[in-house]
Amino acid sequence: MTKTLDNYTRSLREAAIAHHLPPFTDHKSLEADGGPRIIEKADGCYLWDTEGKRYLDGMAGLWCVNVGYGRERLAEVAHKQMLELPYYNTFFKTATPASVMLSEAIAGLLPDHLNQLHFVNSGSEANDTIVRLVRHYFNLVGKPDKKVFLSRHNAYHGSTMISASLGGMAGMHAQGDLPLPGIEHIMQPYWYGDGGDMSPEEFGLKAARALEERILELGADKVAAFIGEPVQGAGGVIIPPETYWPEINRICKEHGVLLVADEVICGFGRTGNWFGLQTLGIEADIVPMAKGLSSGYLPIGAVAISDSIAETLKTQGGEFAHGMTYSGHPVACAVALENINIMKEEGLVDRVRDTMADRLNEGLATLNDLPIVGETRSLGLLGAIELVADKATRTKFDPLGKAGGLCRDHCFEQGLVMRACGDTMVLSPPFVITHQQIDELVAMVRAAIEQTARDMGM
Ligand code: PXG
Repeated sequence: MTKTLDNYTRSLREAAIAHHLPPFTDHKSLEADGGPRIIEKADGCYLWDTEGKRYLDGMAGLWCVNVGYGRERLAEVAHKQMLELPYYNTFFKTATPASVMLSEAIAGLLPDHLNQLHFVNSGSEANDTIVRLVRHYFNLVGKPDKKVFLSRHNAYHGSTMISASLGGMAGMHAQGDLPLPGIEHIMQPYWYGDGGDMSPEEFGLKAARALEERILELGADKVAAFIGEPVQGAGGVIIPPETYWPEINRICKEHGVLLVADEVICGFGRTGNWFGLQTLGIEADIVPMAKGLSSGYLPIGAVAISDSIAETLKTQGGEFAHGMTYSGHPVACAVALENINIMKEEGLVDRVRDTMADRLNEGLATLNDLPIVGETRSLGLLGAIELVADKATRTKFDPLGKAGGLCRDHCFEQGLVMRACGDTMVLSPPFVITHQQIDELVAMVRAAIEQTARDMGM
């Protein structure tokens, strides 16, 4: 392929249509659009496509490039590790310095009772691993009937058969005949959408007690675990009322149900603490993580388990017959470790909590004068803007998703990447975003929303 700009882009798009089946894409409409937008390079908070257009990345890739793009230290660590030991496995009583050091570093960031890490390659694999591990655990402790996982409608826990089953996305369940047996869903703590006349605090308790009701229906002797994202990400940045997680803690403890806090998005600083469970006060037994662990520079995930589960596995478990060729890949581990070092040295988690969180929150709040904006909300550097047909009654558009899709396209035209979850526009920028870039972002979102409102006849 010769690289004169237009030919280059055109030939890449044609090749993509011919050979590349990308995820979460309507392949027919991709073809009708003439192929994908091709992102070629990035630096800091900006991306460039092959036509030279620059975008402010309001999503940090897919909620993951927390330290921003273009970090030479991460490239250098990967280069050095590749020359020294590009691959070795962590099966059969083996480890590498990088995998051991990373496990120690992550344990140091987690609450005191979470000290054991099992490495995987993605968030989906982390959640698949957890279902196997928890079922194995309850067999070991002589409770073989305690196998059901409870999750929430509109949760996102990944895309494999088990992790998509744990997720509560109806569209995903429809493909692949999901959920698989043994996984059930309860209501989500979505006050803006479902709270009606209740106060957020009352609604938070109601949503949490739906867990207790389902446990009682099924019998606590059947329910193994409850999984939830501290703040739902792909579901539309749903920040639960303050009453929600403390009540979930109580219910899980009282009924002997393990609590899994899915930190794939919230982990590694996104909510202003190393983990979302610290921000929201979640007493988790098991913690899946990925994304921000390596800031997306290489694929890696992990599962942290409590000392008490680890003790059972170690003393009674025999061999845990589970793992992937690349579990604990040395290059991914070395990069993740350096990523954590960068976050510590630059105080990026404190930066999210102490300076950027308020700035994003205040910036988004300025959009509330627009009639199409029903609510803005944020926690740390996770933000959402609800686009609605009627602000006073919180009535959504019908069909849902059209306004969001239009708004996302207008954001791209403005030079901003945002995600639309239905008609909820969401944001998850890199932690290195500056005050000035937040102001630019808000100005671009405003222009995109105003155009969307005109498109929707408002
Ligand atoms: N748990 C949570 C909370 C996630 O957000 C996963 C698990 C699965 O991780 P992997 O690494 O297997 O993708 C995720 C992933 C989106 C989007 O468009 C969100 C995710 C992935 C891809 C797209 O919002 N979240």
